[in-house]
Amino acid sequence: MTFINYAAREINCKIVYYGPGLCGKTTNLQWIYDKVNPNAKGKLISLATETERTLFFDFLPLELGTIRGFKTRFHLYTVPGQVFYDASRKLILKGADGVIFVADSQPARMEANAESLRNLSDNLKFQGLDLRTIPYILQLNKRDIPGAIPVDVMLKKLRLRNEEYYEAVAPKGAGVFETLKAAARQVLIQLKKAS
Ligand SMILES: Nc1nc2c(ncn2[C@@H]2O[C@H](COP(=O)(O)OP(=O)(O)OP(=O)(O)O)[C@@H](O)[C@H]2O)c(=O)[nH]1
Ligand SMILES: [Mg+2]
Repeated sequence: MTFINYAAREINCKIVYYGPGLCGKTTNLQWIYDKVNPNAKGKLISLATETERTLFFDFLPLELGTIRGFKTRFHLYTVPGQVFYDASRKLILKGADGVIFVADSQPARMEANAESLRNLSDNLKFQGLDLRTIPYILQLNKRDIPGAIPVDVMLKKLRLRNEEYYEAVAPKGAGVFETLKAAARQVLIQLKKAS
């Protein structure tokens, strides 16, 4: 839920990166963290296992300018993609204003993408949110992988509501800011509607 602090003139929004294990959620956040002006960002907090799999979440607060005198701050989270961390995923979705689904373009991960999308829908419901209406962007990541699934095939399987989608190669930054900006734009449109 968007948190508006009138005294401090701040708007706080939460965007969650969701998707199957190793699809590149943390890599998106790392790229953003590395490229953003130091004044505009807080610390990137990552709770990871020894093998760099996300254990609980990654978190990055980001300032994206001012709207009508209000500082807008986006709090970016990733969930742990590994199937057995479902309780954490549920918790991290609480109060989400927008979701970015990061899909893995490797053929062997197509079933994991579909499963993660079902899991997202269920876990949003658990938090009283709805995948059909929440601000939502699809990112097709790992487009550099040889034999990547064709975009139209991925869209047919994963695109739910004619949402905007972006192709990405997260370690090189391709598509990373495009995806984030689209999500932020949608969250702000939603906020305008609600106010
Ligand atoms: N070739 C290629 N590798 C990628 C891409 N994006 C991420 N990777 C690699 O995939 C691996 C997993 O990336 P992470 O960002 O840790 O994946 P994650 O989604 O956070 O995984 P969990 O935390 O386990 O859910 C890393 O070795 C990344 O460098 C991409 O677009 N192309
Ligand atoms: Mg991760």
